[in-house]
Amino acid sequence: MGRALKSCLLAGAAFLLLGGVAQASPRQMTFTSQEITVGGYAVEKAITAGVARPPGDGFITAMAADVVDPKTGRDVPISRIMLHHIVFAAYGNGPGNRPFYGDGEERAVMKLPPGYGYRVEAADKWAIVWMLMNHRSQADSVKIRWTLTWDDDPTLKPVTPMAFDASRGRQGLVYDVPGGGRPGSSDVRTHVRQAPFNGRIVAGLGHVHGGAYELTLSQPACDDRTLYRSRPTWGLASHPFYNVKPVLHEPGPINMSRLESATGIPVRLGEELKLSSVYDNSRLHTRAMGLMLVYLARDEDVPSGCASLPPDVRNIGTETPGRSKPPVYRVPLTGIGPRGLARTISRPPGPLLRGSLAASLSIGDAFYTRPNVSIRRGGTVTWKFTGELQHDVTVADGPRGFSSDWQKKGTSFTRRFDVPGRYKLFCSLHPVQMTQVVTVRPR
Ligand SMILES: [Cu+2]
Repeated sequence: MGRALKSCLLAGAAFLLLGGVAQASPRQMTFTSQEITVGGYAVEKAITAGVARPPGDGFITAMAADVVDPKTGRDVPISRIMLHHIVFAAYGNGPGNRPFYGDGEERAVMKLPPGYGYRVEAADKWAIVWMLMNHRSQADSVKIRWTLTWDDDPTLKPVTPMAFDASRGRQGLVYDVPGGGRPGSSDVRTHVRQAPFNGRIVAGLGHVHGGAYELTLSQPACDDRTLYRSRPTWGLASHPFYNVKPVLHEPGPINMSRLESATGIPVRLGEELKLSSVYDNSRLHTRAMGLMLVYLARDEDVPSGCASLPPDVRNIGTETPGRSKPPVYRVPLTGIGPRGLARTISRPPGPLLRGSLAASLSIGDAFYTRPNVSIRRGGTVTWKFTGELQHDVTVADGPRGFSSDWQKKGTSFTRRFDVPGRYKLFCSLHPVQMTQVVTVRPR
C-alpha cells in the first residue's frame, strides 16, 4: 500500500471517530463575508462590522483568510481577484478596537504553539478591514473566507496581540522609501513599544511589500539583540504577482517567516521592544509596509536581565520555491487598450503642460486634470483634490518615491522636486484610470 493512500485511510478513520462528536474541541470552523462585487480593474476597500464568528466563549489557536468564489466556494486565483490585506479586530466588549489577526497577499497564518489561545468572549464583536483588487476587465464577485481552529479548553493560556507599525500610524499604515541610495544601501524605519505586562512572546508574524530585506524585533535593553527576524521569500518570476495588471504597489513576498516558541521569549512590563523595517534604498518603494504582530502570554515569573533565548524558538519559513532577495521590479503605468484590456503605457494621453517652478493641478473623480506636466528642478507641484471619492498621488517609478494619503475634495498635497527625471504617477485606488507623468527638467 502506498504511503499516501495509507495516510489517507488513517485520516479517514480519524475523521469518522471525531465526526460523530457534536462539540468536538478543538475544531475547524469556516466563515464567509457577504458577497462583494469589484468592478473591472477596480479596487474595493471597506471596514465591515459585525462579521461572523464562533458563538460563545473560547480560544482561537490558528487562523487563516482567503477569497472564494460565491457559487463554488473554491479559492479564487490571483489572476481574478487578490485579497491585498485583511485585518480582524474585536470591539464592543472592552476598550477600543483590538486587532488580533492580519493577513496580506503573502497569506500569513496565525498559529499559536500548543497550550495557548487567543481568547474570544461571547460579547466580542468582530470587524474586518479589507482591500480587494480585480485583475480582469469585467466586474466579479467573491466572498472573503476565514478558517480558524476553535478550542473551548479553559486551561489554555490566553495570548494578547501586540502590533508594531513602521509607518507609525500613517493612513493605510504605509510609508515611502525614497530610493536614490547607493547599491546595497538600506532604509530602516523603527517603531518602539513597551511590553504591556510581564510575559512571554510565543508567536509572531510579519508583513512587508516589495523591496524589503527583513523585519526584526529587537530588545534595546539587551544590547539590542534580535528576538525575531521575519524574512521574506519572494515569488519566482512566473508567479502571478509579477504577471497581473494593474499593479497597486510593488509586489510583496509569497511568505514571511513566522515565530513560534512554546516556552516563549521573556519580556518584562514596560520593557522596550523595537521593530525595524529594513528595505533596499537603492531604488524607490512607495506605499511600503512594515507590520509585525506578536502574541504575548502573561507570566509574572519571567526572569529579569538578558537570559539566553529559549531553545525552542523556531523561525518557520515556506517550502514553496522562491527567491531570498527582493527582485528588482518597476511598477508600470497601466491604461486601457482598444479591446478594453489593461496594458502597460509609457505615459497617459494628452498634451504636455510646460511649467516653470510651480504648478497647480487638480484631481477629480477618476482623473488628473493635466496628465503630462513638465517643471524645472526645484519646482513645486500642488495637487488639489476636488472629487467626492478618495484618490491619491503615488510614484510608480521615477528618481525618488513619495505618495500622498487617500484624499477627498477640499484637501491638497504638495511636493517639491529636487531630483530631475521622469516621475510616473498613478492613483493606487484607480490605477488604470488615473495616471500622470511629471518630468523635472535639470534647468
Ligand atoms: Cu483615484
